Amino acid sequence: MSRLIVISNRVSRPGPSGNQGGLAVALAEALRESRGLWVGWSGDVTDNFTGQIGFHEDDGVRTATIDLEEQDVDEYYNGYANRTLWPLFHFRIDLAEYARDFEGGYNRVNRRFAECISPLIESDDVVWIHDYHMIPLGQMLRDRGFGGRMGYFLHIPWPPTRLLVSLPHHANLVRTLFAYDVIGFQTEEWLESFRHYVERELGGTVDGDRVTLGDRTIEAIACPIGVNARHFADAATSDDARAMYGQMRASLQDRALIVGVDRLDYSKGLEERFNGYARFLKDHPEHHRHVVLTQVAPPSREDVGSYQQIRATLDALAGRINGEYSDVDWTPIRYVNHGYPRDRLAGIYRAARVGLVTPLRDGMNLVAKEYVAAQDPEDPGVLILSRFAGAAMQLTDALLINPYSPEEMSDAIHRALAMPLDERQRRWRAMMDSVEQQDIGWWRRRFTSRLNGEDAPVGKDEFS
Ligand code: ADQ
Repeated sequence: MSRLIVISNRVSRPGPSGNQGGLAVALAEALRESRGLWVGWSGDVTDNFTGQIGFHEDDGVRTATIDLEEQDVDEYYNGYANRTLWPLFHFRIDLAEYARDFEGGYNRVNRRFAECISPLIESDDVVWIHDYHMIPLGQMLRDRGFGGRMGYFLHIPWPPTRLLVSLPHHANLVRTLFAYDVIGFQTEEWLESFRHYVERELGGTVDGDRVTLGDRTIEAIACPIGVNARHFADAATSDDARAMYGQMRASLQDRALIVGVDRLDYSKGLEERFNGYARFLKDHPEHHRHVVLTQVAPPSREDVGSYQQIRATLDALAGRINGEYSDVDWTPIRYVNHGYPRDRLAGIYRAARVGLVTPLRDGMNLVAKEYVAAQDPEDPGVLILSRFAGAAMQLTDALLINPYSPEEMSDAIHRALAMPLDERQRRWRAMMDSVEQQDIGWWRRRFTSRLNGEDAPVGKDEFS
C-alpha cells in the first residue's frame, strides 16, 4: 500500500477531549493504515519564515505543521483565499476583492508549502491536496520533481464560467489543476461548471470523466462528502446529548424548536433565514408563543470585513424581530454566538422538530446530514433545505426551498410544523438511507480508489 500524504490549509489534531470533525476522523483512518502524513499550516505566526516543520503523532496519525508570517496570513489566508476565492466561488462577486498583493501572497505561501513538503515526499507516495487555499500546490510539487499520483478535492462550489472569468489571471489558476491525476467536486453541478470552463476558456476537451488540456488528461469526478452517520446517531443518544436534550426541552415548555447551526458566514443565508422566519411569524400569528428558532452561529474569519458586517447585520436583525414579536414570557429567536461539542450538538439537533439549513450557496453542507443522522427514528424532525446546497442533490426528501424567498421559507416552516408523523418518518427514512450509505468513509474510499488508479467501488450515478 502506498503512503498517503494529505495536505490542507489546517491540520486537525485531537484536542484534550478527543473531539474531532468527521473529515479528520475519516482521513485519520487512511493515514494510520498507510503510515501516512498530514501536512498544513500550524495556525501560528512567526516573525521570520524558516520552513521549520513541527512533527507530531497522535493516536497513530502523523502530522507536520508549518508556521507562517503575518504578511502570509494577511495575503494568503485572509486575502486571496477568504476575500477573493471564497466569495467568488460562492457566487458573491460583489464581495470578491481583487488585489495583486493577495494573489502574490497566495502563490508565495503555496510555494513555501511546496518547498517544505517536497523533501518529505517519496516517489511512490500518493498525495491528496484539499480545497481552495491550495489549488496551485500540485503544480509546484510537480515543478520540484514529484511524478507520483496526486489528487485534489474542492470542498466548495465551482462557479459558473461567467463569474470565474472576472478573476484576474483565472486561466493560470485553472491550468494548474491539470498537474493532478484526479480532481473531485462535491456535486455534478460544480463538475459541470468546471468542464464548461475548460472547454470554453481553455479550449480543452471532455470525454466522460476524462478532461484533456494539451498533453495532460486528468479524471474529474463528482464525489459528495458525507458524515460519520453511525457515530452521529450514537452521539445523539450519549449522556451529554441526553442532558442537552433535557435542558432544551425543559426551557422550551412544549414549544416546537426550529434549529439552525452554521459558522457565521454570509454564504449560509442567515440574514435570509431570519427574514423568512419573520415572514412566518407575520403570516401565522397562530404559531406565536408555540415556536422558537434557536440559531447557533459561532463567528469565523473575524479579521475579514464582510464577516464583521454580517455579524452586525444579524445582531440588529435578531434584536429587531425579537423586539417586534417577543412577549414577557416568549422570545421567538435565541441567537447564540458560540459552538458546542459534538455530543451536545447532536442533542440539540434531536430536540428540534425542524432543521433549517438555508445556505445561499454551499459546496455540500454537513449540518443537513448531521441533523438527519441525529433524529429519533420513532419521532423524527423535518429538514428544510436550500436547493442551492450541494446536499440537496442527495437529500431530495427534505422540504427543498429557495432561500431567497421569505414566502417559500414561511410556507415550508408552516408545513414542517404541521407534518403528520407517517410523512415525517417516510421522508426521514429515505434521507437516512442516503446519509448512511454515502457516509464519510464511502467518500474517502471513492476518492482514494480513483486516486490509486482502481475502479471506483460504487457507480457514479448512485448519488445523482
Ligand atoms: P463549512 O462551510 O464549514 O464547510 P459545513 O459543511 O456545514 O460547512 O460544516 C460545518 C461543520 O462545523 C459541521 O460538521 C458542523 O457540525 C460544525 N459546526 C458548525 N456550526 C457549529 C456550532 N455552532 N457548534 C459546533 N459545531 C458546528 C466546508 C464547505 C461545505 C462542505 C464542508 C465539507 O463550505 O459546503 O460541506 O466544507 O466538505
